[in-house]
Amino acid sequence: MKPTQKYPFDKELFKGNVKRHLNATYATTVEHASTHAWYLAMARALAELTMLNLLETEQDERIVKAKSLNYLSLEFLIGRLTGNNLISLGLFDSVADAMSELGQNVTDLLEEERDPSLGNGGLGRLAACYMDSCAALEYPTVGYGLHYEYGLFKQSFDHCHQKESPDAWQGIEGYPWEVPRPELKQDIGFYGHVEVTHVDGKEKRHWVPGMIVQAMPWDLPIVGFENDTVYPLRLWEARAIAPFSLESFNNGNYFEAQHALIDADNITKVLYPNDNHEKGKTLRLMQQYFHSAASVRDILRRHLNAGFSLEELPEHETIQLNDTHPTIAIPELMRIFIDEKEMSWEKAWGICSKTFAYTNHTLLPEALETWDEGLIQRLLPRHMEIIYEINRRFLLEVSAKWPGDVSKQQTLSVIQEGFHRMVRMANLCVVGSYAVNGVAAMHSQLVKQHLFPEFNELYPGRLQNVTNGITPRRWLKFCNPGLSDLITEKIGDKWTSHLDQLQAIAKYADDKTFQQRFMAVKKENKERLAAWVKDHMDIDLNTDAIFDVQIKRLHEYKRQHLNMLHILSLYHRLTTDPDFDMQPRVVFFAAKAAPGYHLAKEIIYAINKIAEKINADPRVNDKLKVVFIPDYRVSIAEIIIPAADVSEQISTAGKEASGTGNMKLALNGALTIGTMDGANVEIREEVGDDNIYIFGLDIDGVNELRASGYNPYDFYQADPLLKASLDLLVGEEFTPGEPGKLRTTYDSLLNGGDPYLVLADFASYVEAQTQLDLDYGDQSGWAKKAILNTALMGKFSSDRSIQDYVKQIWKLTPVKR
Ligand code: 26W
Repeated sequence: MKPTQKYPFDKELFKGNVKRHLNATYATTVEHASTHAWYLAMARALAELTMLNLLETEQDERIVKAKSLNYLSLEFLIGRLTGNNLISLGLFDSVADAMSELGQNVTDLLEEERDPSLGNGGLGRLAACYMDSCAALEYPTVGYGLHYEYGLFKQSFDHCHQKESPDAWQGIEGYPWEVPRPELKQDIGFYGHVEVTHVDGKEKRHWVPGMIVQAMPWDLPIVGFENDTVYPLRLWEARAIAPFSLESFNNGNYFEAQHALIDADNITKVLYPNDNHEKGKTLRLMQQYFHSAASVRDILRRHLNAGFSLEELPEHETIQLNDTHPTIAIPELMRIFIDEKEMSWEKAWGICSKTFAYTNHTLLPEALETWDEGLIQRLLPRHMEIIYEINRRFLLEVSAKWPGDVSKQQTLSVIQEGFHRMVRMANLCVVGSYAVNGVAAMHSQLVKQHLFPEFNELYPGRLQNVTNGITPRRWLKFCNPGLSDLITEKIGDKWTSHLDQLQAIAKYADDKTFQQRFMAVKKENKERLAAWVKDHMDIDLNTDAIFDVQIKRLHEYKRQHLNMLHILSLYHRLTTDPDFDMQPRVVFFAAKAAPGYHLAKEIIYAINKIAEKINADPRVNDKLKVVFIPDYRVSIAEIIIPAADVSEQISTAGKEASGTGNMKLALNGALTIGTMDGANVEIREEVGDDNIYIFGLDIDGVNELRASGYNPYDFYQADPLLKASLDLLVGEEFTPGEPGKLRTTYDSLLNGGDPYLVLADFASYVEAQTQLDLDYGDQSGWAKKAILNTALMGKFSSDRSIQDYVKQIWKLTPVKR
């Protein structure tokens, strides 16, 4: 590994720094320090090293002058930083050595770090992988997010029910990897009114906010892999401004009635735990504006400080909107240009619409954000005026393209008419962006054909595809050292930055010795996971069993309940059919349900109850176990993924935009059982039909079944195995003495119309599982498939995704340091 050149590692100096932090920062001594204090002191000492690089990068004249990416996201699910940064810095072994001289084991210390839980799932984790790749490839980047006090809730199980508790991720001592940047703070307004004045016969409009909140940035270092580049992830924290300064700042307006109940520092108190479901809460809109306004101002500050003019903004800055959550940045930039910089509308729009690009991550109608016009009007009165004007001008374009076509105007309008008029954030994004992308080939196709077909006609070329990716540093090199070392031994270590090179291990797929070594690594990883499960859940597992894994948010469209029905079918057959045999199998789940999503929580309850019974049932015990790992998070994913044999990617076709867990699991040698959905389609293209288990209706099949009138009872009545499996839910098999306690899921499938076609895909799913079970019996054949999965995942490196964004959309040039 190449040591960092700018700051060569000096072991004695480092040890001194650790001890200094132990004393001065954490008020303890070498003699008395806890493992946790040692971890904090080590992380602080490392953070210090990277901060110097961060400042140097920030001040590097070539970077100041270069075009940079500004990645705006309400979520960054970064995972623990210490271990990953040690690898990027090339310091893992040196620091392990230094710490061992201090009597500390670095692996134990790394376990002390909490997960910064600043995201819900896919979208937030993608943002983190993209930051990693931008730093690795040295495309100048700033990530802008929010510094939530409480991240995603912690999940525990109370009598099998999900229980949520707050996650104060920073701990009482504070998170060692962040530094405040008070010199970069901003004041952000809310509420108030618009003042109209006339200067030289021209009308001027000006927003007078009724409430001011301070945005304080915290920087986290994103360390480039084996280079000297460190980019900031800048997270804004809301703080109330001291009353005296506010009074002088904004005399008289503070006590306007609308915001009497909102405390400024509540704005970044907590991450909203909804995934793919929007609720329209005022505080959420405040978060969005707070984030957008602080970030846009910081971008303009950097741009102007570099000596550039506002007209040059699109040549020097591009702003990527991670879903519609930061959309309000578009009218905010317009407001600054027009009201504060006194630009004409045409000129302002010309700059603005060349600066923003938007990524769509979901087609689910309930996830597409719309905001009540009245709410925006009250909270951001000037922005609402600007949105109207954007829309008025846009509708002129629409009627020029389709003269007299009112229905086109209605579908495309940024404002949705109705009893409550709503602002459609996705439409505003498409109108205000120079590029819009979906996140996998199939998803982008659906965006063009179903979500925005008219936009695609109106703005040819604007709608694009960039298939998601994952960082191979965290998701192979760091989390799976056994497999990494084996690969490196065979093909060298360049694959960590050029994942395509993994295909060079394909030639060993038939090599019996390599197969055995590959499977030995898998076995070690399974033992590590089994030990974790024994430790934390007191369940004994057979590591020769198939480790079958479904890890993702709990959602009906992801169909954890289809997996559950398969388990019920195995249980039914094992207990009723003496001729039935199967490979031993452990089915793992890990998933959080949004606290307000009742059915999702009932599915968790049902799986937990089923697990409880099955795991204690001597009739099936050698064959089947079910483990629902609580509190799914990045650090537990790092243990589960390397241990998986089977990856469950079983969403209803057309519903999963991409998926990224599918990529992580396949990269670590798990075989996918999945539908033709999201990036599964592209994974299949890469690995070939022999190395993946595709089942179920494809999107055409889904559409045809729906068009012909889907009735789940038809499937229930026609398939005895399905009927037997489902019927297990209505008795007291899993809830002795309390029959019917698992009815909710049963009812949603049979009487609720089965909106995600679980019953329609059941037979095909069971068939694919049966084939998979047979194939696992041939260990050499299985090893070959697993090796080929690892070998053929090169496409799914987030480095490739970032290169695609750079070429198609951002047009950046790397600045090597
Ligand atoms: C406003 C409520 C809300 C919150 C989060 C709506 C939508 C979201 C996210 C966009 C949901 C999400 O994380 N989508 C996932 O994004 C991943 C990264 O692109 C994809 O791989 C997943 O398929 C997609 O579900």
